[in-house]
Order: sequence, then structure tokens, then C-alpha cells
Amino acid sequence: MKFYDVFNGDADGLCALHQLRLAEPREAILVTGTKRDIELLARVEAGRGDEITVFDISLEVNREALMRALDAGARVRYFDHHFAGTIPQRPRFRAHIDGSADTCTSLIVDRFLNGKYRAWAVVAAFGDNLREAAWKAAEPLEMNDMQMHTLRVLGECLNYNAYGGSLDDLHYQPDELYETLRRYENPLDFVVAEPVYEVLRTALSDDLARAAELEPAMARESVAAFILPDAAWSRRISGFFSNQLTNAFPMRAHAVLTVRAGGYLVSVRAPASIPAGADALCRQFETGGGRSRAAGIQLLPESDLPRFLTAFEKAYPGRG
Ligand SMILES: [Mn+2]
Repeated sequence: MKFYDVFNGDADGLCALHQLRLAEPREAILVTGTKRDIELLARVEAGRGDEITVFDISLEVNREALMRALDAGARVRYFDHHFAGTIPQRPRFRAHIDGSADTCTSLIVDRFLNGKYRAWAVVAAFGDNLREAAWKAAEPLEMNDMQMHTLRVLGECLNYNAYGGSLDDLHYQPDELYETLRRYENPLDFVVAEPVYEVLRTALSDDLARAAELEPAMARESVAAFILPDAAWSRRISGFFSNQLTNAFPMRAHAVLTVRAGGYLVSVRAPASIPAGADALCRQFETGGGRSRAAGIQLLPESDLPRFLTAFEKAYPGRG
């Protein structure tokens, strides 16, 4: 009998796994990747009696692999907040899935554990840029401003670390990061005892300084688009940069495009004031998908750039 823990390598995936394993300690084979490596379940060759726990990757995207694992006789537990489609009803399958815009996988695990390791869920909510949800979840912890600041920055740093075109772009491999943080019941202890926080904070601010120098490719009252060059720092900072724009200009939708072979990797954030429509926009393109608040296109062919910018403006026309 084998155990597998399958998790998205971002703050939410890490903190979801960490909370559950603090409550239910278990040595498992770790299966993870960059933030965008979401077809993780296909990497598991499960058999009868094996147990798989999945965190923070879309069920819809992993459906085939999930059904195969269940058919092979494995037991699967699934925690997630991405688009799931129809949730299978099977005897060895338990789903904890909530696609609400104001939750994340770590908050779902937190609910399952009755808030036992709440501070890690707060870190993850900040990482997923769910600031309101993070503050609300933190209320019973009675943290001071400095502590809240630390949890927020930690969440942002862990989230930032998962962004990259491949694992080579990342400062820390997500499975190694988990091995480091799993020793800490309290994220504030982790921050003090391990160099990870300072290393990532410095790296993030270096990458962000480069992005901040870019002029927007398009800027209107209701939309703005930025194009980042084909470089490791671009791939690392694109997510944080998008979140920062969204927080700074809550009435505006943002698209951050990163140059890649054949075109662009596109990340779209709906305006914070009306968090909707990002998925509908991205699904107009072949490799697009995501959630209403944040969505993306894996590969926008270079020739489709004008079509994308037009559709983007049309999706968020503003008041004018
Ligand atoms: Mn998440």
C-alpha cells in the first residue's frame, strides 16, 4: 500500500497539504510542480489499496487520471477550489470541493480541521490574493499588525516561488520547501528559523523592480495590459505583478502577457471591484481557462495578440 500527496506547488497547495499532515501525520510520496503544472494526478501510478490525497488542482483537468486511479482500486481524497465540473460519486472517493470566489484550498482544509492550524490557511489566502478572506480567517488568532504583515508577505513569497516556466526557474523546489516547512506548526516560527522568507523576499523585490520599469502595452480606464520578456524573472514575477496591479487599481482589469516560444502566456485578473469574467474571456481562446476572478491562456499565438486585446477591452468596457 502506497500513500501519495499530490499538491499544487504554490502557497495554497503547500499550506493545504501542511495543515492536513499536521493533523494526520503520514509519510507519503510527494507529487508536485510549478503553479501551472496542474495535471499532476496523471503522474501517479496507483493500485489497489493505495491512498491518494489531492490538493489545489482542478478535478476537471485531472478527471481521467482520477477515474483511472479509482478504477485501479485506490482511495482518493480531494480538496480543491478550482472548476470541478461534475463531481464523481464513487465509494472510495471523498471530495471537499468549493468553487466560491472567496475561498481557497487551504481554507477548505482549515474548515475540515475546524481551524486547528488556521495561521497556515491565512498565509495561503494571502498567497492566493484573497485578502478579505485572509483577514476574516485571522480574526480569532488576534495577531498584531506586524504578525499579520509577516503572514501576508510569507503567503506572497510562497506563491511567488511557484511561478516559472519549469522547475528550473524556481528558487526552491516545492517538495523541498514542504520538507522544510512541515516542521513548523506556526508560520511565524518558520519565518524566524529558516532563511526561506528572507531569500524569497529579496528575490521577489528584485524581480518586481524589473517589471515596474515596463510601460503598459495598453492602458485604458478599465483595462491595462503588460508584456513581459522571455526571461526567468518574468515567468517568476508575472503572478505577483498581476496581483499587485489588481490591488493598486481595483477598478481595472489586468492582463500580463509573458513572451514564450510561439507567442504569449497570458494571465488575466478581473477588477477587484467586480471579480468576474476572466474565465469567459480566456475560454474564447483555444488554450484558455481558469476562474472568474483569475484566468489565463497557456499559449496565445503571436498573431492572435490584436484579437486578444480587442476581446479584453470588450470584456471590460468600463463606464465610458
Ligand atoms: Mn489555490
